[in-house]
Amino acid sequence: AVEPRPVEELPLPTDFFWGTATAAYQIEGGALQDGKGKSIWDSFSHLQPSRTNGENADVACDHYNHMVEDLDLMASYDVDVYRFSIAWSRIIPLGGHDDPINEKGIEFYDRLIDGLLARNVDPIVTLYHWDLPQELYNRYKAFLNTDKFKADFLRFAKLCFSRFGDRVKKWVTFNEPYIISVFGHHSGVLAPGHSAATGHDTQTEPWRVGHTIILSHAAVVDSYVREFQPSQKGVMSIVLNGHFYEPWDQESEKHKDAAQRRLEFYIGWFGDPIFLGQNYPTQMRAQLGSRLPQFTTQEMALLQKTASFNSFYGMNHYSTKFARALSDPPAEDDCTGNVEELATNNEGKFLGPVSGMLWLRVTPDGFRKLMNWVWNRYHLPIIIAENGCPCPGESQFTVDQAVNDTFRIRYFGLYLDAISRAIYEDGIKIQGYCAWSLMDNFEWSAGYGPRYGITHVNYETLVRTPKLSAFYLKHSLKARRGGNT
Ligand code: GBH
Repeated sequence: AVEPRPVEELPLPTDFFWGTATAAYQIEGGALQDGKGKSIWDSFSHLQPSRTNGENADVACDHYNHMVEDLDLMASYDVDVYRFSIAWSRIIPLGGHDDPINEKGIEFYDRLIDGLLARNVDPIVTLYHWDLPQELYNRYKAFLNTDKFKADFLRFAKLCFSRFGDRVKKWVTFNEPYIISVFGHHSGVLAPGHSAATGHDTQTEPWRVGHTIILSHAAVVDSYVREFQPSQKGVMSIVLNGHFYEPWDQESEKHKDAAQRRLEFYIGWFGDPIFLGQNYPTQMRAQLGSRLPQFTTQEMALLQKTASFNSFYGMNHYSTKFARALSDPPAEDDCTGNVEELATNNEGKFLGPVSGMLWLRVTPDGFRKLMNWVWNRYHLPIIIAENGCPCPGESQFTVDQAVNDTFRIRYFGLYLDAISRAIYEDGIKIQGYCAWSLMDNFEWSAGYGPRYGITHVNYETLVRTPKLSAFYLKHSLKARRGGNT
């Protein structure tokens, strides 16, 4: 039975675009097929499988060998865009600026892009969604060597522009720099798995990694604008994630400040240098002192120059949390702004119903507030580059149960309503929306447990089955934009 539409189904502009998002390592498989080099995720999942729920993405959804089927699936959902990432080590197996190119890898993305365009779907391409070539880590610890990383990333980016830029008009440099910095080089739950327990310097590494990402982004934007944009006419930006934070106690200045500070440590860290051409937020500099790298005069000039070339704000967003100010002085390796993140406030109240992930609650009001926060700070049109959730209990569902995903439909409905209100009531420019994800896939450290797809994937048979939410999005987007369904 089809779930009735949520009562509130608010309109969206006719030129609003929608689609789905994925990332190479999470869906492609073909880990060593056709000359692909290893990435840090191949190593991370194989060397110590307990870090990825005992699983790896050697095969994943085998999208590498099911690409045409997946293109047809997307076409059947009537998507306008498809956001995917390029596996760096598939097209430059060793990754470095002097290393050989793998034409077979390039051909795969050529076929993907051509297949999208043939179906009237516009590609949004992310250059870096976490699958760093292993060799660059071996050579110089990747992000921890700013100059070497920047040179190698720039060459990879230019290769993508020169080979794909005739057809790709929306580019994203990095997906979620906060996660790369903090989850990769502080808690160590994501590759390359640096943490205090593995003997790494968590007091400085996240900030050095973030610095490298910001400067590499600016270098790539500068190159694109000078060398490619005049003929290719595309746009470019970065995708930042972040929860919204509500104060743990609404009445208290201390906790209101904590919520604001948490947003600055999460989003302002990258947003202020990249979109405003400014130094790191004041509160970050105050807390971190010399642990936070400094921009040279030249680097600052480049950031100021490239800031306005970011043509949109790429937002990955899932949920809201409460922020409580800590009373002790910040720990030397604190990355939060000395804030505790909680699911309940001072009255024991939850923000919204829990999804299939404990950290992910249905909190559309926070989403709307975050869009306002970002708009007021950066004044850029927003593209929602990821949004979605697993249903409660979904990891245990049979396919018949999984396709009946009314919880996800409700989530999407409320989040699309929040976008509508942000556009029409708050005056914010929001250009489009990518649902995470096209299909169930490898959820990093959680392996194949959590299922975020609007398409069910049977990992044994690799059979894809659309969930009801796929048809909900198809019809709801048509209706919201003024069409019949
Ligand atoms: C995105 O990451 C990724 O871009 C995508 O690849 C991934 O599959 C998708 O979201 C779904 O997770 O902050 O302590 O509450 C989001 C990374 C994962 C970071 C969950 C924050 C919550 C732990 N986020 N994590 S916490």
